[in-house]
Amino acid sequence: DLIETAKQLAAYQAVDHYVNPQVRVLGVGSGSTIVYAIHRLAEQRAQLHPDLVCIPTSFQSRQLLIEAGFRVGDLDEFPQVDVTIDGADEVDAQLNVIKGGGAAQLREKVVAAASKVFVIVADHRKDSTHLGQQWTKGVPIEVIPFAYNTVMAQIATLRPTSTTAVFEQNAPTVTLRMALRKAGPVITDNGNFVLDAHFGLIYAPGQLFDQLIRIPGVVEVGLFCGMAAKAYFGKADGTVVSR
Ligand code: DER
Repeated sequence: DLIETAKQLAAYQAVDHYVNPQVRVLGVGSGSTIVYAIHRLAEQRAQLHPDLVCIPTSFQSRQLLIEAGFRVGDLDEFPQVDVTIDGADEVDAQLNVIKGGGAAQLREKVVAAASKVFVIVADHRKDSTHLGQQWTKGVPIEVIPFAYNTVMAQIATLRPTSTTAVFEQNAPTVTLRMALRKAGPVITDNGNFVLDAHFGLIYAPGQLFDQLIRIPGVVEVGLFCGMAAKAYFGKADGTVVSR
């Protein structure tokens, strides 16, 4: 499968470039691409820091790390992370990122923000010029259940300001993310709901983030602006591009 191979190539190259014996505390993201990074870590176990501690960003990554035999830690004990590797739903030309496709963005952003270096691994479908170009499932927004409906209504009233068009779509559309294998909405690892908000192309993700994060009841927004140091994209032809 070309997409899975592309994910694996990107993940392997990021681990090989960024994880070395000097890395003691490693943040590990969530999703499907990061699974390959954990495979690579297991392959390279002998070359890693002897006391390597991995900080998971979800129940998923915690389980994967424990199953692979890695020591997992938490930010209470390790508030400073050396490197974090994580997936992405989309990356723009300035390395702004949409995350939260797997509903893990709150802990992912906390761990990324605690890291000296934050690295993205993805397949070529995530490699865009603008956010909203290839990723059509919207910007994930974690909200407390108490507030979800009023937050949806307030997002729908946002408008691209005439001076600097922040986003393309005239009126944003917002949906509550419903679970597939559970009745009712998706519940995050933090006990919250997730909204998916559609803005069309996003020209100024930082400004959009500022408009969204201030809505009372919003816990975190899946826009990681100016955080990533590097992104690795696996291509269909078996090569990896990084920027
Ligand atoms: O939910 C998330 O933030 C994931 O990291 C997502 O952005 C990437 O998931 P994928 O590697 O399965 O595409």
